[in-house]
Amino acid sequence: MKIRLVNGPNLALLGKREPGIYGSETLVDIVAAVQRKGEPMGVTVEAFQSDIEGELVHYIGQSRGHADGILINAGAYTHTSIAIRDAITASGLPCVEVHLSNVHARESFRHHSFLSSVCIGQVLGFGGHSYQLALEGLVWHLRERAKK
Ligand code: CA2
Repeated sequence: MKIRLVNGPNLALLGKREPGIYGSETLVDIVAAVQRKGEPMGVTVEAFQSDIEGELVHYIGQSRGHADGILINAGAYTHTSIAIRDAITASGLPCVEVHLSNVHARESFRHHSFLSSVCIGQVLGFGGHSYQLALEGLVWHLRERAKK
């Protein structure tokens, strides 16, 4: 099973700034932990990060045939990007939305996600561990779907 892990703008700064909100783990640490979790489950995790909306759209849009599912933390584009939403739909792949922070306990402009209604689920508020929980959920979904 192959999963694509997509991270959006500023997430490469994790662990380097604002540890009070986002924790001290770096994105490299988080990706490595997700890859380690995937190994015994027979899951390969390919990671991609970009600050550029069009690059994220392109990567997601050409995921069909290259992956079975997508994990995405689109960062601030979560709250603004119809283009990323459309790319998820176009991929035809099950997608889980991930956030480090509980966006609903933050500013009201973070409460709306353009992505959530085209995702199979959301995991948020558990710091870097959100990604591990999201991987579990996505793999569970793919295995259940394969039984049908
Ligand atoms: O909680 C999350 O995972 C977010 O997707 C993080 C985004 C934010 O805009 C979303 O509302 C919620 C911000 C990512 C920026 O990460 C930084 C890391 C270190 C220093 C500054 C920003």
